[in-house]
Amino acid sequence: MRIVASILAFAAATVAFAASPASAAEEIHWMADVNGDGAPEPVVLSELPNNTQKLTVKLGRIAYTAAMPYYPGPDAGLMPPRVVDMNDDNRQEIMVTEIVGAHTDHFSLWGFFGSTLKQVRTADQAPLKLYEGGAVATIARYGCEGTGADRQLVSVSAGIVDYDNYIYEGERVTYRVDNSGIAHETSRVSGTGGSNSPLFQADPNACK
Ligand SMILES: [Ca+2]
Ligand SMILES: [Ca+2]
Repeated sequence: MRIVASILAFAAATVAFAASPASAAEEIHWMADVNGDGAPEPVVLSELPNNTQKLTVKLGRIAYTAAMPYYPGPDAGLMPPRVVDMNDDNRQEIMVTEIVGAHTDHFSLWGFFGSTLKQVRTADQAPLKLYEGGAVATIARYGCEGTGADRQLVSVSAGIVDYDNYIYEGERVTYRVDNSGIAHETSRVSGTGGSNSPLFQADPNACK
């Protein structure tokens, strides 16, 4: 009886899967040249249970994987990765969305450093987090400036301090990402200004 029950359960599961393939765990397939040889490698983001997702990068015959949190928005599945080059060495990094917030999305940054897939961390070994979004009350931006060895990763965060005049107070931090995956802080400037103040600007398109 037990065997029959198992077979029936298996058959039911198979039918359910065939009838609704959309209910299978979501995957997003992408490409990024993680080793800088000019040819892109396959990149896959897979949904896992319990607010987790998995990043897989296939380099040659080896699949490198890393798991990270994922908290989607109310109607969002996985978010496509963003392919960037934060240190402009032609080895592309992968930005993964970890939180889709009401106003601000949170990202972690991954790449091939020392021949393996690693998360970019700050000098104190904390995972580097990047933010994008904001609303009337906040500004959250990331971007890049400079090229080659001068490439800097920029992170801007600010909060409103004057609702009558839309004046924000915050800071602009720049980092240089080295070839071991450490983001070294190179400047930190605080100040106040409007949302279009130069202090609060960062260009994500310059990270390519
Ligand atoms: Ca490649
Ligand atoms: Ca790079």
